[in-house]
Amino acid sequence: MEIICLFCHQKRHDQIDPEAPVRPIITAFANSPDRGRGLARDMAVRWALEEVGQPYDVRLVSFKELKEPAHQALQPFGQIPTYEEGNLSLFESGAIVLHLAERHTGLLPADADARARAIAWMFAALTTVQAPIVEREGAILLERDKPWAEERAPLLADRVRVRLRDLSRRLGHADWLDGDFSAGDLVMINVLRRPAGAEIRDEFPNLAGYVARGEARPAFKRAFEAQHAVFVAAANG
Ligand code: GTB
Repeated sequence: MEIICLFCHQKRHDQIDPEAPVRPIITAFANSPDRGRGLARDMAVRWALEEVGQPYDVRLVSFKELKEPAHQALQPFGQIPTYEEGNLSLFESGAIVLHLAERHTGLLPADADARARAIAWMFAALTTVQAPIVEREGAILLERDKPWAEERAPLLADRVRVRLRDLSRRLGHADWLDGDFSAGDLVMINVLRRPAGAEIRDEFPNLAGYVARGEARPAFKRAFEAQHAVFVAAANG
């Protein structure tokens, strides 16, 4: 079967075997502003794909292409990452990780209650914990020159600190949030890697250790290397 790429209208050179499993395609920045530090949202998706052993392809998109109709048909807000698998097209990194965790083994426990709790941790990461970190990130990156920036800075840092203190207390001496490593840990660790939370996170040694344990996983390392290679190739090319 011959496949024509939706974006470039060129023939794809691979011969597709209709019996072969579909290889998903994700999108990522062609030139990530994070300079290959694995901070853009494709990182969680790549990490999840590596954890479950699912090979994937990546379509790199420029900032201009993000806002073009072809991409916005996949991602209404003109962002990365997206995920295409056969007829399924998804956006939102959390939803993509959940999809992968549900369709493969390794990221969600088999027990229904434990599975529900792991999903609750994904939501906790993306809402309760991430929100004050993103707020602080915005202030640091975009509001630095405002007359009120200096006065507001400690308040924003304290909001992050409150969340991380509670998370640290709950994690205690455990390796992971609820039993074995799960999609909840994957998403939480990804959130805790964001620079606006990282310096406060390191006030809590068990959280620093938690993130280090996640980053030491072979699947994390493969995902990190893959996105870093994109930065290196763009820088050299
Ligand atoms: N909720 C969505 C999800 O989780 O998928 C958020 C997706 C998102 O924010 N995507 C960003 C994007 O496409 C890239 S990751 N932005 C383009 C736009 O909105 O026009 C955010 C990001 C960017 C840069 C860094 N960095 O340089 O450190 C970190 C994170």
